[in-house]
Amino acid sequence: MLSIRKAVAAILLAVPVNAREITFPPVAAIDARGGQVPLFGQGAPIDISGSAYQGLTTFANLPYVHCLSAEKNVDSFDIAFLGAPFDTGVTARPGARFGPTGIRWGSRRLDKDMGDSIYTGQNPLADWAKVVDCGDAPLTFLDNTIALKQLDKAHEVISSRTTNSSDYTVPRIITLGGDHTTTLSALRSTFHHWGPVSVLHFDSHIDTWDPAVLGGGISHYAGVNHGTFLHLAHEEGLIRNTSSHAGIRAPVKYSSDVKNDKRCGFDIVTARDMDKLGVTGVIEKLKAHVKGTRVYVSVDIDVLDPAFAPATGTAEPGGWSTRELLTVLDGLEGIEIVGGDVGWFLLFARSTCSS
Ligand SMILES: [Mn+2]
Repeated sequence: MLSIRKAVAAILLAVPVNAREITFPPVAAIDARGGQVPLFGQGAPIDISGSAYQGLTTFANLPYVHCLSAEKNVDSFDIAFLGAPFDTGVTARPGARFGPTGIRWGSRRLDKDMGDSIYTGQNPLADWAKVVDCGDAPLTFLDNTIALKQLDKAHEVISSRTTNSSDYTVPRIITLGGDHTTTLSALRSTFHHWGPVSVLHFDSHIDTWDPAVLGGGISHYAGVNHGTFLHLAHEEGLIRNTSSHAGIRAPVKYSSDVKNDKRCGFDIVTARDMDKLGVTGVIEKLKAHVKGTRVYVSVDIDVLDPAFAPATGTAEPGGWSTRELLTVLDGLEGIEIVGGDVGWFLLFARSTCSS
């Protein structure tokens, strides 16, 4: 017995002795083109100037421009990302005010130096347009009326800046929401520069609800919300009757809601139309509907199935996959898109369907 114990002890003692003999090779250099933090060979000077992971977080590491500055001139740009941290127009789960921050965090691996699409070969961040991030609009969470006037003003200021390209004089804005109420400000600004536009609205909900039918006796203030903004856009004359929803599946009061939806100028491509038409058929239908008009593209992330995007305000089962949505968006190539938004991300939510 004693000799066995001695033998085991000798083996255990031998392990750290052997471990100390392990040697590691020198740190290898990682030469990523401005992507990863560069680590050079031992003894070489450390260069921290080229990393994309430095400074403040912008969308896709794009340059920040203080677009809302009182200065008359700021750096010119053609497409601006603008955060709209607003979620006080919601009827279900709040939290979308943190959406712009979440989108920027999620986009940190994107970089225009390595942004070519494997499908199209195009790099949208390094094409004809100079693309920048303008940060967030300052939106009070204490008063919706004031907040939306602030957002109206932010769109007005940014869309009136000087473009970088000589081919276009009006910068275009891609808003990072925020709940969907924020699209109303974008459509007002778009109308000011481009006239009435067709809206391609990717969503599980139609969002053309007449405030008069939402519970009855609803105040004018409460009537401006994330489910009525397209009704209001129609009433204000901002949009054409050649608009279309895509991915719709949430319940409605069919006779009244769908009738009002048509009156607001919308066609409906349902979520299940994807099964019948396929992505090519859906693309063709959407493009045919808006043909010859200027288009605003609005994406509520709840167009995706909760399996892909559970952290949203009013998730609905039976939606499109992320791949299907991206293929449809790529397929819109060729139409004249003058503005857009994506929103309804709840940064801190983890559960699935709420309705
Ligand atoms: Mn929705």
